[in-house]
Amino acid sequence: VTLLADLRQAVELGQFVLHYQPKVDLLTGKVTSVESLVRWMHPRLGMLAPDKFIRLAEESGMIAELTAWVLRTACLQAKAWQDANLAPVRVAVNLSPFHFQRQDVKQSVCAVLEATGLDPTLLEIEITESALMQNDEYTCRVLRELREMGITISVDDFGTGYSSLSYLHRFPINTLKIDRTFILNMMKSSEDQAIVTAIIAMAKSLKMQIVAEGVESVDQLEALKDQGCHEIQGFLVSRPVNAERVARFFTDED
Ligand code: G
Ligand code: G
Ligand code: NA
Ligand code: MN
Repeated sequence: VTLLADLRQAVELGQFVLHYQPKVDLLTGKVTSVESLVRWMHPRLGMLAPDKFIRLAEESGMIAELTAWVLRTACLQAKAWQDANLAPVRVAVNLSPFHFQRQDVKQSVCAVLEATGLDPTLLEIEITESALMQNDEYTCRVLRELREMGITISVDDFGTGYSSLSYLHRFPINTLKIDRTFILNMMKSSEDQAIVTAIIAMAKSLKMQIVAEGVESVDQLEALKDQGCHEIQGFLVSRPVNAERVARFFTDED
């Protein structure tokens, strides 16, 4: 009941923190990108995961302020890594469909890139498949503009949204992230295995990069590698961790 009141002050009080989860190229073993995942350090309730407050933020309109904070923080962090001469990795930010519909996304992204000095090629935007389906024309135009700036566009949770595939080639998509429910079941369900195979084949013929989410076992890694999947993300590589710890995955030592 008071969570909304707390949320209204949380940005101002500096209670949010970003964790980062790496995506790794299966051929080179190198980190290509790190996904920023927000957590709320609530003074009484402890660390809250996004499923506890993103919907509330969307419904209350607080998502705009929260997303602005996430975008700025992620870009500042990526710039700091770049300035420290770490191997270049993109930082990925999840954009809520709500935010995408209501805010001038291009304008806020441009402002953050300018303020932080981050190279646009080091920024990636993740939007869910269902967000892509809403408000077609407008979404398509904004994504094109972002893509033309050099920003990477990824479709999150692919396979769980609408089943119409006709939209795929109309959007400037770089990457499909196969939803982790398919990966979870692929070793025990031949149907899920078939879906994963089909998504990989389709992404390849559309010249898209393919990332498997939620990879937890070596068996899954091997099967995905055999199928020609490009990248994996999941607990097998790393859970989402703080900025310092994720940077260990792309420093040159070892
Ligand atoms: O690790 P995890 O519990 O963090 O993520 C749960 C869900 O919350 C995922 O679907 C993820 O995409 C979403 N999420 C995490 N961080 C953000 C964020 O900064 N903005 C939005 N809109 N969603 C996020
Ligand atoms: O929707 P999105 O893909 O952005 O969600 C990311 C969520 O998935 C986060 O809650 C993150 O903690 C979780 N996650 C990431 N990797 C794994 C994994 O290997 N296994 C499981 N079960 N969850 C994962
Ligand atoms: Na995501
Ligand atoms: Mn996802």
